[in-house]
Parts: sequence; structure tokens; C-alpha cells
Amino acid sequence: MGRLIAVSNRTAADPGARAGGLSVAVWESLKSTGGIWFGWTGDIVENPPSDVNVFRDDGVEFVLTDLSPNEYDKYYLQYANSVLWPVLHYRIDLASFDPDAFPAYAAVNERIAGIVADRVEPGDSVWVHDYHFLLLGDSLRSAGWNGPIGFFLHIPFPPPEVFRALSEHQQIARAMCAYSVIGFQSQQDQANFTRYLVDDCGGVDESDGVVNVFSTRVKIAAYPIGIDATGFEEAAKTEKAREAADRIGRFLGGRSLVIGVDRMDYSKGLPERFEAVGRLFSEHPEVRGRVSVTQVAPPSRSKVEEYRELRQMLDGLAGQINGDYGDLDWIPLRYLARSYEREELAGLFRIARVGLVTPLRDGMNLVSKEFVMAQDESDPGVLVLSEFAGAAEQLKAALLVNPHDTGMMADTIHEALTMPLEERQQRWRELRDIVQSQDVAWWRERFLKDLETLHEGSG
Ligand code: ADQ
Repeated sequence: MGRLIAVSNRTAADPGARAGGLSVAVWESLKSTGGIWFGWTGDIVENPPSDVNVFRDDGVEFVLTDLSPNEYDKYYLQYANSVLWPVLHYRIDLASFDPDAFPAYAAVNERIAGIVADRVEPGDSVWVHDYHFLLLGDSLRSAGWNGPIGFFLHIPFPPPEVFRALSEHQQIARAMCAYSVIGFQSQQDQANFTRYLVDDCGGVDESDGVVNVFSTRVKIAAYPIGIDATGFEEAAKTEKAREAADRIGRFLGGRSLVIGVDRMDYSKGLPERFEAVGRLFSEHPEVRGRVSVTQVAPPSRSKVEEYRELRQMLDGLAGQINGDYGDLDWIPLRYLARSYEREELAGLFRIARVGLVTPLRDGMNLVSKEFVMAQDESDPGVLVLSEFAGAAEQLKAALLVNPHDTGMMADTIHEALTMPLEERQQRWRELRDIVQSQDVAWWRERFLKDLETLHEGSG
């Protein structure tokens, strides 16, 4: 294979984006193959210069562009984050539709496609990432690129009944079919998009995930994203990890740690999780004083109104639980609105008895996989996982919960806290085997192999 060309809104060159799962996975992919990464600098400037910012890091070439204030507002904050993000997470109720947003979104996709088109060469494979760039493949074709273009959606794809809430659904689906391969996180997402193409666009579902639609053939498949499993396992054994574990250990004073780590986002189900914690203490009084719950959730996309409301709601719920159940020497629920380094998180996961990963909807959720790889085989913690995270299709040995059912979640956290060692080890080994064998390299290789095969087949 020739060079790999990745395109994503944020890149690993932008420190603000490094915590996210996408940038880590793409970074791992590019470092191992060498290539170019196109995206946004993270800067907003009044008149973005027509030339791009080009530099190299660790064998990867970055080609980045600034956004204008209007692009940032209409493309990024509005269409990507206030329309696509909620709708694709099944939350039409949270979408705010603005008629100027889609044209700006399409224009940014076209502008960035132009930057890519100027630099791709025969033999390259282009891999576009995520909901910011649903239209970019089509723009790249219009700019004359005939080589392979694949697309991977990191967030869920909803059923057609929800997708149709977007006024532009037909236009988006048609443009998406310019990609040779469209990858989703889960079989559920793949099935939803395929059903949309068949029911709404007259597509024919041929064998092996290929759909014949809009006078073209597109491969649609699930490629569940993985983590650098061995790297995370090692991170949990570093000095920094041990220091973080010691620090929280002093606070715990021998109590069991229940941990949650998420970006602060309404898709992560944090209010429901806090309510479940409240019910754990009210309905299972014997755990009072014996368990401390710590939730790490740094604010994200804080300019959007919903996130401010979410923060207030979480502060209120945590205050109420601590007021009702806390004691002179015990804080039942701690909420830390900040970010930690990877090694520190790995150290916290390692000493936790329970990991709470209960999003209302999540493309994959990498925290669940990181929690598994950080565990100590001789005394592993238990993963409580939402059935609505993409990861639930793979991590069947976790305790699966419905995140809307706070009573069930409370009972499941209790079950996790009291699970015998033998069952914990048995479940953990099953989870570890999957996370280790289906890691980030497995994800990348499966996707790129299909992209190569499909392109050869079409040429
Ligand atoms: P995210 O919604 O960002 O990713 P996730 O998959 O959980 O969700 O990845 C988050 C990453 O950020 C993890 O590596 C985690 O360790 C890190 N992180 C979270 N909180 C942190 C904190 N407080 N401090 C430091 N690091 C923190 C999107 C989709 C997911 C999909 C990924 C990858 O929403 O569904 O799994 O992309 O495809």
C-alpha cells in the first residue's frame, strides 16, 4: 500500500484534542504506516490565510488549516456539534436547527477536500474520519481524485426514523456513498445505515455488506475500534500510575473505589449514573461508608448551552447525595471536572473495584477497554457497561445494564461490589482476550485491507 492520508477535524497536533479516542487511534495508524494528516489547527482567525500550516512530527506530516469565526460557528458549533452530534446519538430533542449551518458545513467539507486534492498522489489511500466530514469524499471526487477513499464514523448511526429528522438526510446519504468503504463501530449502526439506503434510496443489499445504490457500489461494514491494549496495560504499571493510585488510596482509606471517566457530554449518561449511585446508597445501606464513587469528567464543547446545564445538574445531584449520605470521614460521590494523563487514569482504573461505563448512547467507548487492560489479574475489578455503547457487542462478559433504569444500575453496581474473586477473574479473562486481540492495529488493518480490496475490485 502507498501512503496513508488521514483527514479528521481535530488532529493529534492539537493538544486540546489529545484526550479523545479518535486522535489516539489515527495517530497510532499513521505512525505505523507513515503519511499525511489533514485537519484543523484548532485556531480561529478572522481571515484564514489561503496557505496551510505544514510540519512533521514523528514521521507524520501535518497539513492544517485555521477556521474563520463564521466557519467555527456554523460548521463546527452548529451543524457538527448541535445538529449531527445529537441526532446521530438519537437525541433529536437536543438538536438546534439553523438554516445557515448546513451550507457552511458543506463549504468547509469542500474547502478541506480542495486542500487534500492538491496533495494526494496516485497510490495513496485516503481515510476520512467522523461526522464533521460526511460530505468530504464526494467533494474530493468532484475535485478529480479517483483513488481509494474510505470513511469511518466514530459515533453511532441511528435508525432511519431518526436520521430523517435531518432536512438534508438524502443529500448526506448520497454524498456518503461516494466513499468506497463506509465503516461503522457496531453491527447495529451498519444495519441502520443499510436499512436507510434500502428503504429510502432504493438500494439493493448485495452480499458481504456491499450495497448497490445511487449508481455505485459501496461496502458498508462494522469495524469496532480498539485501543493500544499492550500499551495501556503497561501504562497501568508505570510509576506515574502507582503515584495516582497512592494518592487516591490515601483518600479512600481502605474503601472500595467505583470509578467513572468520561468527557462531560450528555451522551455519557452522567445524571442517570449519579441517580443510580444515590439509589445504591439508599437501597443497599450496608455499602454506606464502604464505597467511594469518583467520577472524572472534564468539560467539553463548553460553549454549547446544554453542557452548562449538564454541569449544573451534576453539581446539584452530587451535592444532594453527599448531603444525604456523607459523614464526617466519608464523601460518597466525588466529581472531578478535570483531565488526567493516560498513566494516571490507568493507575486509578487498576485499583478500582468497579468501572462504570454507562452512556445513553456511544459509538464504541474506549474507556471500557482501557479499564479492562489496566486490571491486575490477581484481583480484577468489574466492568459495568451500558448495553447502548458499541463496546457492548464485543464485551459480553461485562455486567450489561440499561442506563435509563437507575434501579437496575444500582443493583448491578451492588452485584459488582460483592462478586466473588473467581467470577471476577473469569469475566475479566474473557474481556481481556477480546480487547487484546481486537486492538487498534486489528481495527486499522481490517479497514485498510477492505479499502484496498474494494478499490482494486472497482478498478
Ligand atoms: P469519545 O466520546 O471521546 O470518543 P471514548 O471512546 O470514551 O469517547 O474515548 C475517550 C478517550 O479520552 C479515552 O481514551 C479516555 O481515556 C480519554 N479521556 C476521557 N476522559 C478523560 C479525562 N478526564 N482525562 C484524560 N483523558 C480522558 C469518540 C466516540 C466514542 C468512540 C471514540 C473512538 O464518542 O464512542 O469510542 O470516539 O472512536
